[in-house]
Amino acid sequence: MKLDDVEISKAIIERFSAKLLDSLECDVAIVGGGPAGLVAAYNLGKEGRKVVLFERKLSVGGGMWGGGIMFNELVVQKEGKDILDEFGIRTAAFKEGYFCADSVETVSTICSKATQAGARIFNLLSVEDVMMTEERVTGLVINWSAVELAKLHVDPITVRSKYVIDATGHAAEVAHIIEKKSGRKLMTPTGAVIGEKPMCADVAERTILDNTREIFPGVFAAGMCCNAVFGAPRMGPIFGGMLMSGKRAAELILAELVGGKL
Ligand code: 48F
Repeated sequence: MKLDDVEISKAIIERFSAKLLDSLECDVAIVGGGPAGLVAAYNLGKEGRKVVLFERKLSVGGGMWGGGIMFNELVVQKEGKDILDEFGIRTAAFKEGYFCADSVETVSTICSKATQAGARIFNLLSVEDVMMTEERVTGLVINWSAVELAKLHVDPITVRSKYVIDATGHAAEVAHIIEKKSGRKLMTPTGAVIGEKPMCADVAERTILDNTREIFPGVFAAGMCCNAVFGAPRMGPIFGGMLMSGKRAAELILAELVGGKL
């Protein structure tokens, strides 16, 4: 068969447009494709929920690819290892309570399992705003990252979702947008983003699950974003808390969806 260059272009445009159109209304919209966002996407997708994840960069994986200082090896504790086991990712015991995994195997496997579970991942799309009513956040406002980078004056489009997960890492971008633009209070002790504290892996990894919760009606925090929002320490290159937090965020939302809260 002789290949036609324009048919290739038509295939891409038609298939991508169908995917995007079908994603404009979903159960859960996730902002950020780091470990927390990807694990949340996997757990929601495998329960049959319509889940869409938006990642600003060309590649998903967030801070996982580089391990620590670009040494591409990850450390997890026992609970983190249990999640890697679920994904079939190989781990090696370093010392009692410390397990290691190859970061490339980890990112690629979690990403593959999340998409195969039905989660739809869009890279190169940035979330620049939220949609909200008096009661709650009702979706996201998205634009091409290239538009954002080039500072072009191009209007965005919108995605309606029952729930949003802020999995934007240290930046806690969705939480900051809500705080700044709505002037309303977040569900934190101060009503605002408190800001992350200096590194302490032990405290950070112990508090992250408590901090994985609803931060504004319709919005849950997952991953490093939780500790940034609630004023807990950063944890550096240990990733168990990120994986557990993504899973917990999915569980909390699933409980609400099953309970028919909306
Ligand atoms: O930073 P990131 O990996 O967040 P995480 O899942 O994991 C944190 C760890 O990597 C590490 C750590 C723990 O050891 O502290 O830093 O909490 O992934 C966040 C992703 O969100 C994307 C960003 O490009 C990154 O890949 N992101 C951030 N803001 C936006 C966004 C946005 N507004 N729109 C789309 N994507």
